[in-house]
Amino acid sequence: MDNLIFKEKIFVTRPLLPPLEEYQLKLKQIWENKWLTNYGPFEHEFQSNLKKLFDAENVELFANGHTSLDLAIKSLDLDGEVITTPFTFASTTQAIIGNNLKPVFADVEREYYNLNPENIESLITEKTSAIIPVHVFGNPCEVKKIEKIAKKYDLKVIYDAAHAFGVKIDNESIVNFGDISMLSFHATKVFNTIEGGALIFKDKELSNKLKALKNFGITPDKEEVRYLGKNGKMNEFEAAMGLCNLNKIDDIFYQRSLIYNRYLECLEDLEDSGDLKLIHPQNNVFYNYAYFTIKLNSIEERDFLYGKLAEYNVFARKYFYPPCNEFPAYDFDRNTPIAKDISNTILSLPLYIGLSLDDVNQISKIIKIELKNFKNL
Ligand code: T4K
Repeated sequence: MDNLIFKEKIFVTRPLLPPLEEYQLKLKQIWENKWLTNYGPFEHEFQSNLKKLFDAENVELFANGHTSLDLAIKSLDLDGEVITTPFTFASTTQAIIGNNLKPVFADVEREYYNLNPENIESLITEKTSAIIPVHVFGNPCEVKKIEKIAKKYDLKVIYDAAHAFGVKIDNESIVNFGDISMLSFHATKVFNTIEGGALIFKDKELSNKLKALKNFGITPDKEEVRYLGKNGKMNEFEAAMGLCNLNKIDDIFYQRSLIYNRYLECLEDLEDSGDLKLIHPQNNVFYNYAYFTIKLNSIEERDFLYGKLAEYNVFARKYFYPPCNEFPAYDFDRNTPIAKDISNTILSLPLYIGLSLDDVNQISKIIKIELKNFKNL
């Protein structure tokens, strides 16, 4: 065991940072023009680069992903109930509750752990105003099926695409599906602006409303406070980080794919023997390799492995445990057995640029040894 212990802590992720000199050049410009926040030149440039990248007409930038999602919900004036997934980060559910809406949890599917469209229709009532699915770990939901249901019942769709930066489905950017998609640019994500988020949306009319909502409800002409807004603006330091990191985006996906595929190679035999389940990206999808997760066979096995990995200095994470409908803070219907099972048995392994393929070999070796040890307990 001793020779497999990492000398330094291996975290589930590390932020992507541009060369310091590159960022310093941007800082120099900020110092010169003295524009720090509130729609500065870097924000504009970053916004227009993202429009090109996504081939999208409407992109608005925000202080973080959660505020983006919160204001996306607000901008559509939703009421009543929203159908959503319990297998997600706390943010998704909290953005719904924070807007005085009731989250109605539909169970997920077993392949990619996304909201299962088959479970949506039976939950639709007169009070339902929207569906808020999540592209969990960056793997796309069944967007066509969800769209069909939304059309049939005249519901809005907001995708929580926090994990899905750069993902495409049949060559179409994933953020162009639904009425609105939200991206998170948090430090822990594939692509970061330190903190930050974006909304990509179809209806051009929402542009001015979203601009107002992120600036205390003040309309862009500064003549009127029309909405109950927030301070949710992206600042120039964040936009500058976004511009630097965007330069390298293709290489980022490539480097991450090498790590992801090495994990797949190393752990495939454990999948063949039924000891764990891996996620294989879909054929028609350009994947961003956001998270590498394994699903074990029981909560005891998952917690054993989680604890053991830490003894080797490997800090995996239980993304996402428990499911959002089991948070003690709320009293929601917990009848989503698949989400519960996945949540109880899931583990996210380290994946970031800088993690070497030898590190992946070593982590995989540890997993094999410790799963054998678990069986022999
Ligand atoms: N919807 C979904 C589905 C989401 O997953 C998220 C966020 C949101 C909405 C909301 O978007 P944001 O408002 O956050 O933009 C992290 C992130 O804070 C969060 O952004 C993310 N999802 C969630 C899945 O993960 P924690 O509490 O696990 O992060 P933390 O601080 O434990 O960091 C994880 C590891 O990363 C650390 O052990 C070490 C490393 N790390 C982290 C930071 C911040 C670094 O090396 N350097 C750093 O600066 O939530």
